[in-house]
Amino acid sequence: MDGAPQVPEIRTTCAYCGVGCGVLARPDGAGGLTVRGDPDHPANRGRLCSKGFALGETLSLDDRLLAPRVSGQDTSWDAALGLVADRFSQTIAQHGPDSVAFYVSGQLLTEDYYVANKLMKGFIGSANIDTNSRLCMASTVAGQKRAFGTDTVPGTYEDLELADLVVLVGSNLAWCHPVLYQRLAAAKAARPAMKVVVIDPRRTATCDLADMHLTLAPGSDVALFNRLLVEIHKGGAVDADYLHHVNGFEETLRAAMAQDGGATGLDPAQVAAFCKMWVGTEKVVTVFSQGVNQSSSGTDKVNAILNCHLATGRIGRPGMGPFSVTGQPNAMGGREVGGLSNALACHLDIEDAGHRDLVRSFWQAPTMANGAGLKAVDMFERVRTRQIKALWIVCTNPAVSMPDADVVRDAIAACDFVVVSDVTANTDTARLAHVLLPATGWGEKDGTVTNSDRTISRQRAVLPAPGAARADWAIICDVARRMGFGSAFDYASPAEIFEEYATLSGAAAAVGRDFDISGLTGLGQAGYDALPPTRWPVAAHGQAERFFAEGQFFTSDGRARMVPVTARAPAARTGPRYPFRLNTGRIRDQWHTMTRTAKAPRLNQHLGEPFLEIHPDDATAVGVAPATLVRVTSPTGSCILRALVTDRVQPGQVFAPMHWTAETAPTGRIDALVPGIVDPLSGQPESKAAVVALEPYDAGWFGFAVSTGAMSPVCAYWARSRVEAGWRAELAGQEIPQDWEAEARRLFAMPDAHCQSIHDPASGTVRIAFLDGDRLLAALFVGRAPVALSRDHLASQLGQIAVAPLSGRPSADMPDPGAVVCACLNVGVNTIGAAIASGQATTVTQVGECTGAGTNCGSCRPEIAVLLAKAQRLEAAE
Ligand SMILES: Nc1nc2c(c(=O)[nH]1)N[C@H]1C(S)=C(S)[C@@H](COP(=O)(O)OP(=O)(O)OC[C@H]3O[C@@H](n4cnc5c(=O)[nH]c(N)nc54)[C@H](O)[C@@H]3O)O[C@H]1N2
Ligand SMILES: Nc1nc2c(c(=O)[nH]1)N[C@H]1C(S)=C(S)[C@@H](COP(=O)(O)OP(=O)(O)OC[C@H]3O[C@@H](n4cnc5c(=O)[nH]c(N)nc54)[C@H](O)[C@@H]3O)O[C@H]1N2
Ligand code: SF4
Ligand SMILES: [Mo]
Repeated sequence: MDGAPQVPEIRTTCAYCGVGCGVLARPDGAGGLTVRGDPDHPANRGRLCSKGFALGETLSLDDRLLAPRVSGQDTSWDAALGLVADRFSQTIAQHGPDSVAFYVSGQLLTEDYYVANKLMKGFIGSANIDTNSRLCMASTVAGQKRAFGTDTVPGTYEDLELADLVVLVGSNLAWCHPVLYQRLAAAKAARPAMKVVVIDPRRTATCDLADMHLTLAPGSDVALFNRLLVEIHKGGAVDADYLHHVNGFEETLRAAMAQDGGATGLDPAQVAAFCKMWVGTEKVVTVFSQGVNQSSSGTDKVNAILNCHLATGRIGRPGMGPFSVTGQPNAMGGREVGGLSNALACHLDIEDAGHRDLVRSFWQAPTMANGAGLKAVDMFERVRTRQIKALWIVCTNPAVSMPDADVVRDAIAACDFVVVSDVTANTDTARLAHVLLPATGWGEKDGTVTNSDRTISRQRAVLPAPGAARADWAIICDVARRMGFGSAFDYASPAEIFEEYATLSGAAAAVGRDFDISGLTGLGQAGYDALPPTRWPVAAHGQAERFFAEGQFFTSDGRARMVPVTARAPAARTGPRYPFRLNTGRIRDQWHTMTRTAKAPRLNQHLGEPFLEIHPDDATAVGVAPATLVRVTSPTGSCILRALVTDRVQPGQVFAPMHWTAETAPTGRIDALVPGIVDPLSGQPESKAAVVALEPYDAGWFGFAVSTGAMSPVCAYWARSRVEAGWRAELAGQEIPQDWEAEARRLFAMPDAHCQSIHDPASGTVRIAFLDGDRLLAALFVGRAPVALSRDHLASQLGQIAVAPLSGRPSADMPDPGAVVCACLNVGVNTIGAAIASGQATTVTQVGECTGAGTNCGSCRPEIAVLLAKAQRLEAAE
């Protein structure tokens, strides 16, 4: 404490998931921020998860894009924007409006999204603007529109706490919506009668909270919920009064009854127990996420769930309802603003001529798109076939995250003109751009986002824009002006854009749409700046909490639609050539393609390299030993991943995370394996059910390296991540280099550093350390088998006076904390194990009291519970 007056904390909203936690951020005076959870935000009431907690550590400018670049050369905004506008205008003039496209993101703010849509749909005259939400929420959008007439999430977060039964379908809430999971866990702890069911082919950290876990066959959710509908009928839980608000009950029930009972692969007794619980519990919330959406039957899965809530009238009342949790911070806002190629702003319908006219006249649009545009997979296919000749990618990394990612990457590389707006130039997509535009990122930009429960929150600038970076909305409006649409894009601030948007929502509400924030017009700059978290609808007169308790759907007759659905297996079929089903998803401490989370060393400690979860029986059958490497091949591509042998996955199924890229682990780009197969209604890719073949990757050597400087590996397998004082990398290759010291000098770019080494030709082990005096600069450990050493210990020695750097272990007087479990307080598995073994800690809370683990954000509490359970099982077996 130096007594200097502290700058005030600024209220903002987390950059990551759709929980939408409020954050209090304060500049630390050194370019960074300190953050804490906002105790007054209704989403989190002060909580944050490991990613939110580390936000302040992701803001360094070392890898930021700080100036516009054309063909790799820094240039002025004037030159870059002039070029973008000219090339888009010329392409449109020569080849028509559908020869250009924008691909945007649920991480844009609502105001950015609004102007991008206005430009494409109202002024360029094409609807070729789609968003990464196509890979994320499109099936929910399509399913809710079919059932409700609009894309409405009826409930609120409180409903999860008020429910007597919460069913989590295809959602790893513990890792992907950690603060909502914490709220649920706290509610269950306070009211143990509350039941939680997890429906997921894989055992996840979320299952820790579950009273029941249904490991259904991949893709079989429709079959399960159809079964439930039949039991709802048989059990007398159909709400005849509510059915006055619903069409289609009879046909839907008939379709459900017609189906084969065995499709889920589950024990019938367990299915019966689940149905009994659901049927017998009035206050039930069914939460669903990517296990539902990312499927070739995703829309049907959504409707199968909605059908059960509509039949029972368990919707829109406290503690009841279907609840789609959104992924990105503004996934919901993007849907509201019409970010998808088949939508219009304010939940208006682009296929409805009346709605198009309304928006045309409101925007005074010269060339309004006259129907839906291309969905993401089709859009990149048109890029590949060169029908799209100019592409602008904003705030997303499709060369990594799109299915068939190698083909998408090559299509972008071959496109005539590619513009990428990003915060960094070091992404697989940005490397392919002709023009790179530096955007301001979280902490620097201003606008609004909407979270999963319809709460609109402000993101506020806390730091100045670095270098020449500018806000996305400003960049887009500048291009629009240069294309000749000046007066329609003449906004001075996000507040002015919001004002226009809120006004349009009033007009949309007047033609019967749900999305109404007309009560937020007339805020002015001061009111916008002060806007507290606000749940829509906010009509000019009054606000409603929930939708549909009294019916009143947004269909032509005001009634909901139950939709007859029939189960379909995933589109790609396993067979002799590709016998395994590949499931993909997320890990706790990384965000998507890792451009931000990987900057925080502590977030890299939890799981530091790409891996494949494989069942022990399959690992034995395929000949893959734990911690070795496995080659995964699909009809579209190939990866090399670390084998994580575990019975968390079922035999015949494997799971891999989606996060690694050519920047971090080039053989870990998992979307290279995923085919571009989509749901026919939503166009959402089936990211969770590829088919693959497995074989051991026959490495001649395995290595582990740490360095104070960046490393440039050239071997067949590598994965790198940041640590506190530099970098660490896992390495492997087939050819064994002749001269390991020369190899190490090249890897570390340390031609002259002092070297210590041990070589044991008999065992094939090599240990090399580079030192500056006694300080460790870099070290490389190599062996014929995966290198066993204390990785975190070695990384912690970087830049320090190293004691026996070639031992690879802490000395006897220095305990090894082991792999990190608690990323917030940096507590390792060995520290937790010691507390448990000492008998001092027999509960998760006591582990926290002894070691600190799990006491900050709580995201690791499920893992601590697993360690405790394991220790207790060992004890019981003794
Ligand atoms: N840590 C972290 N959190 C995140 C993100 C992140 O990158 N990192 N991303 C955010 C985003 S954008 C999103 S969309 C959300 C996603 O949040 P989630 O949907 O919870 O996450 P996923 O891991 O993609 O998938 C959820 C689960 O679906 C299961 N699943 C696979 N196939 C099936 C099936 O056929 N049926 C059922 N019932 N389940 C199946 C998988 O085994 C997996 O456990 O997370 C958000 N939060
Ligand atoms: N196999 C498989 N693939 C998947 C999924 C899966 O479960 N499995 N999930 C899918 C889902 S649900 C999603 S949401 C996608 C996510 O995939 P992406 O959207 O491709 O992933 P991100 O890494 O979030 O990309 C965001 C990019 O925007 C940049 N950025 C950050 N802030 C800003 C900003 O303010 N302005 C601008 N202009 N740029 C910024 C970041 O540096 C980064 O390059 O992946 C999808 N792909
Ligand atoms: S749960 Fe975590 S990642 Fe999601 S909004 Fe809250 S702090 Fe951010
Ligand atoms: Mo997502």
